[in-house]
Amino acid sequence: MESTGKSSFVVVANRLPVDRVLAADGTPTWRRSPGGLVSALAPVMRKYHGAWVGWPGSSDDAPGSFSSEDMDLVAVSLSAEEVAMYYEGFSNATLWPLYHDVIVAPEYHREWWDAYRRVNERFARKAADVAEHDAIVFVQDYQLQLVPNMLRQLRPDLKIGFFLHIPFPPAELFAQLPWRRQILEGLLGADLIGFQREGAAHNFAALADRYTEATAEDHRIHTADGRSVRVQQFPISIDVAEITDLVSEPDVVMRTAHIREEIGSPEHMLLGVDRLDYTKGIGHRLKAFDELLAGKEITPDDAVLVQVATPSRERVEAYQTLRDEIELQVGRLNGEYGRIGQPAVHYLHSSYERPELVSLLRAADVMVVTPLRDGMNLVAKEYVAARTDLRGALVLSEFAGAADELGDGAFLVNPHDIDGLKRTLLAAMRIDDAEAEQRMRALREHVLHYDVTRWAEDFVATLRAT
Ligand code: GDG
Repeated sequence: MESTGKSSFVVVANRLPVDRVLAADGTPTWRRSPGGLVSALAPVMRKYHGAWVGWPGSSDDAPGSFSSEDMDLVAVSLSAEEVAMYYEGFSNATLWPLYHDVIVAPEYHREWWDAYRRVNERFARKAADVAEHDAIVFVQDYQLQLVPNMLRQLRPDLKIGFFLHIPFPPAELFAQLPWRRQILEGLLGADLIGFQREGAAHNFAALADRYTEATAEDHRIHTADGRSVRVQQFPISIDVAEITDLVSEPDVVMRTAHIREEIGSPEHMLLGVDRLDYTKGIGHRLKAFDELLAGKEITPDDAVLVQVATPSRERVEAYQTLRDEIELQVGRLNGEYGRIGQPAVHYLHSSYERPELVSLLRAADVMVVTPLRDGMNLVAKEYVAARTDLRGALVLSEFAGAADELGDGAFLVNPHDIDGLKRTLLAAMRIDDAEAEQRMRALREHVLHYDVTRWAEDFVATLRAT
């Protein structure tokens, strides 16, 4: 259905919340993509008949504007060159590593920056076109940090919110960015800027105070043009109901039991689920597991590690190097400790449907979440939501945003400390049922109490009140 209307609530994100799929007869159609953000915003979108501005993810045959489940989808098209420079380049090879503690070195290229600015301008113009007078516009994430101010110049009547899903780095790192002032000013176009953690909000306020004309005072920033911008922590969460429903599906229950059998019914199943990204600490996890086997603290009968590594950003060089390193590590480990039909690590470089993923979460005794830096980490919260049986243990890096909320019940760990990680993995494997239950209750109290719908409501209500 074509749509030409304007909306009083507009989401602006790099991607549209739909995937291109082929129907049975081979014609391409669009299906809503799974994901917490889409579910979280769905009620607000329905209530206001919202619009979502984003890139369809492929350059071919995306309609300019179409309707899907109570929202208008407004496509921003990108050329192949723009995808390479704005998305793979500036977003994922400059900003992503810079904002994640420079785990790999960020690359600074002026032509990437030019593309980033140009594409942000295009997103801002589209949003300006579809927003009603006085509408609320909610801009998402690091790919679009210039949009708030560009939009404000075009449409001063709008209420603009921005949420950063990844960490915001401290001055020592952010100061490297040749375009640091422009990025800070871009964000300051918003009325409300949300971060995952308090530390990120603090980093941003200090940097805005230092490198722009604005002055920061606690959680408020006063801009040179006399506006007041609120900066605040809004820890994102998950769609708890989605997981709870899947957990009780008969297929999932059956699949959970089969998974244990298929991996040889070990005493302990350890599980990692991550995009194959250098921020996720997959190599550190493998090293600790390897040393535990080498030191005979565990045997391949005791413990099996299942590692789902979802393909990600495969055209970016650092991700190709990472894949080679991880696969070398896995190969060595299995060569050393595996037997016919019984690898020590089940390494799965593919993406799974949600029911299979939830079956894995239910099958695992120890969920291993060891990022070196992570804005939040939803997998940790999904594991907790899936454990309606109050079993299982969560090993969680203190460098994930989730550690702020889940510190009570999880086994917190510094993934750089390999001996500490080994000790923690052993402790999590050896936990007795009573302690596991007590910890899981504490974890579930947080996750069930604050799900992604509340996150979205909180953000939008705070934005309205600014
Ligand atoms: C960014 C920030 C922040 C994974 N494999 C499959 C699959 N997944 C799903 C997980 C989870 C999501 O993808 C990944 O979310 P994370 O939070 O773990 O990590 P990022 O992708 O890096 O997300 C992060 C997040 O934004 C939200 O603000 O928490 O810090 O980096 O939901 O379950 N889903 C399916 N198949 C898979 O194979 N269907």
